[in-house]
Amino acid sequence: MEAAKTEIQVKYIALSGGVGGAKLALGLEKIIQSEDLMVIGNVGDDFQHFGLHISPDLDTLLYTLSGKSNPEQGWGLANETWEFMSAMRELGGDSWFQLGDRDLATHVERTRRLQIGQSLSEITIYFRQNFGIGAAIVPATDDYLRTIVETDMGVLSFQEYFVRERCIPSIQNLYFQGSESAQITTELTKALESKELETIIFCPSNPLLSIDPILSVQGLKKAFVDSGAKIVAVTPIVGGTAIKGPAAKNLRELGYTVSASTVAKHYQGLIHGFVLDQKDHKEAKKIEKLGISVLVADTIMNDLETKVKLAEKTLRYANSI
Ligand code: FO1
Repeated sequence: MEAAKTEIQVKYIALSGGVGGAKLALGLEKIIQSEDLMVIGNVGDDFQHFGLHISPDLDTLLYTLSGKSNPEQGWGLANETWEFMSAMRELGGDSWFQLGDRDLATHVERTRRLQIGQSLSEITIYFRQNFGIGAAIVPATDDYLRTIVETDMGVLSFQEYFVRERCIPSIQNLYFQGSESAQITTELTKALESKELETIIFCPSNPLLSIDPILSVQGLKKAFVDSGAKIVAVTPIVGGTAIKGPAAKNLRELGYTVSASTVAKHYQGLIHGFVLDQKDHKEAKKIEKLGISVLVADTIMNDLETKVKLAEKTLRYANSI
């Protein structure tokens, strides 16, 4: 609705999955003027549960950027109560996916709005305004797109793999159901056409499970290249292991070497620059040989100060390439 009325003139687009990526998105949000930043959320993790449409990565971004998120978990809301889950357990219902009482309101309201014909983008724009977030948060697509994981325990939807099975099954193959017809959201298309657009940042999210589903949207990679923006990825792998989540395990199972340079190679042809952690400085030459420029920095974000610092360094670096 907002996008249809106004021109979008963002300078920076950030791609993010859930908890890990949202840390850098928060750092960026602190230093970039609201109207200049658009954060694109992964919807491959979305699913239907108890008849509700759950968008975990969009919600992690909404809660993180509004300062409402649970600081220990990274997902869900702070000061949450769990009466709904406890009643569900007593009823013998499904209890593997934790929905807090206040978080539940987000899913009920999103589902109601979808049912009266609003798009996921429109709903996300409404939520972020309601939560007092200045920057735009936009799903990569409004169309059906789901990450499907083929494992040694059978074919699983993303949340079955990630939460119910705690990432234990070994991944044999991954695909993004619906990607062959999923279209880029209007807001993102307009942002990519913006004359102001300078930089696209891939946050340190899982390349296979969080960034790839975004990139699988029809025409998105080409639109990124055509935009003429500088594209920079921040490593999610430090010292041969994932900063957060199962990225290292996923890479290994799918036959990749677990290293920052593997991630850089994965994005080869798309990114101009790569932010490598100082622990992995020896990999810089290998990445540069791929035709990708490298910034060596401290990429670990433990608090707001380190999130802001990494955001500043990343933007300054992208500007210098
Ligand atoms: N992650 C978990 O590990 N366990 C949960 O029970 C869980 C519930 C949940 C509810 C709402 C929400 O927005 C996120 C939730 N997450 C949970 C996080 C989520 O499954 C993952 O972090 C992402 O999908 C991966 O980015």
